[in-house]
Amino acid sequence: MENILIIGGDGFCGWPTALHLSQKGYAVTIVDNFSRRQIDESLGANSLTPIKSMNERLAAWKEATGKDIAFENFNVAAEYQRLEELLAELKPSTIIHFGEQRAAPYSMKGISQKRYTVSNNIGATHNVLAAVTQLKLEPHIIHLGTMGVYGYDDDGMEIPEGYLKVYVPGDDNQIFQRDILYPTNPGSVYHMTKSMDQLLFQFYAKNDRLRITDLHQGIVWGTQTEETRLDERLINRFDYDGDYGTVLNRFLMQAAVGHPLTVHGTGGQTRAFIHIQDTVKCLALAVANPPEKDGQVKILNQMTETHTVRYLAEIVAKVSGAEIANVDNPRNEAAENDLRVSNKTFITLGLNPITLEEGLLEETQDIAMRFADRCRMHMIPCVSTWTENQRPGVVQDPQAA
Ligand code: NAD
Ligand code: USQ
Repeated sequence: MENILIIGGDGFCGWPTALHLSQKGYAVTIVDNFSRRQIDESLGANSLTPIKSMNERLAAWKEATGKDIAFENFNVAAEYQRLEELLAELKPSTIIHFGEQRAAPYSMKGISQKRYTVSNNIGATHNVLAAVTQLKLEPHIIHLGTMGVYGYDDDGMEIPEGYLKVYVPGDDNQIFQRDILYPTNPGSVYHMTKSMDQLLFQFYAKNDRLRITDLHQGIVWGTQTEETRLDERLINRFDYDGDYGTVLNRFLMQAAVGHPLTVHGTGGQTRAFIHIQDTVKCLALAVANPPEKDGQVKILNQMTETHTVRYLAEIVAKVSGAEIANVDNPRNEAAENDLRVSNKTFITLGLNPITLEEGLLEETQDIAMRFADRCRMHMIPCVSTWTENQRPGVVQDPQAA
């Protein structure tokens, strides 16, 4: 049986991916340091769904399917030696790396959160690459990147999968064609770490011929997958707080608890989306289709549709009767943008995308309603601001406008 190591396998994307790959017959080992559960505690936040401890989760999986998933608790960014020992023992054919601090608002909260996000995310990614190289292993490394590395500046073209074709004049006026990494334009310290990850991958693919797939994923919505539905104790997490909750799940949950839908500004921000069930399918497709050892990182856009925030609020309001509130945008981002994205690789590999219209909105809404009494209403507002000037009570400097 092929060994797969899943770093960050206790999280929202990592947990259902671990179950899906275990169900498919891979021997799965999860590494997680529960930093996410600890951040929740420090913020006073919680998953809307009552997620179980790792021990209970793994026992429930064994009961439901007869399959074992192994687990190791350590910090991949800080405990290099343990990572090296585990890799030497497992010799995984694939490593899937979800283990990063993933909230943009949390990464902008203050100096300690900025420093933690950079050291944790870059440290974890580099430790994986360095350990694999040091041990002379040849796993396929799959990393969860983000659509946000491309930025939202309306480049007037469909965003390609990672590389941009450029045509440059050479010395003798001949035109040369090059594929360069699409210029990064991150919108938060968190998104900046994903841009920096890209350079680490580029270097190790070129220098050490590592086989790396970087998945530029859009905003994930939904909660449950085929496998997490098998037993109540396998339920996936559902973030709704102002730092970790993502926009569509937040709107569905806000509707369930009678909170107005918190549209930032005009809601003209267009973003890319994917349902959690498609996330796990994409991961299985990525595992089955590793790149060649050709010195180039394989970059895929893992998203299935684009929508404006305004449109999402409108459809949630339509199905639930919720009110829409246009609140001040705490972020420093374009108020309106267009977004067209190529996702041709996953479509070619056979992904048949789940879209908003296909009823899963209702399923997520049902979950939100079922656990509405667990909602801590004071955790809903987004209070992390991108700049000092946006903090409530700060008098705006008229010169800065
Ligand atoms: P999550 O916070 O739910 O899960 C991340 C997991 O990694 C947590 O369980 C955490 O404890 C663990 N972790 C973090 N740092 C670690 C370390 N140093 N050592 C060991 N474990 C560590 O986040 P998620 O939503 O599952 O996201 C997973 C990945 O997918 C992230 O890299 C994120 O950037 C990316 N992504 C997520 C989304 C989304 O909408 N959720 C969209 C695009 C990309
Ligand atoms: N927004 C609102 N109201 C809210 C919350 C958010 O209008 O109550 C707006 C934001 O201002 C932003 C958009 O919705 O314009 C998306 O915000 P989000 O929190 O849903 O998503 P984001 O911060 O971009 O981050 C999430 C995940 C991150 C992942 C990223 C994919 O937390 O891990 O990398 O989505 S992407 O956006 O494609 O880069």
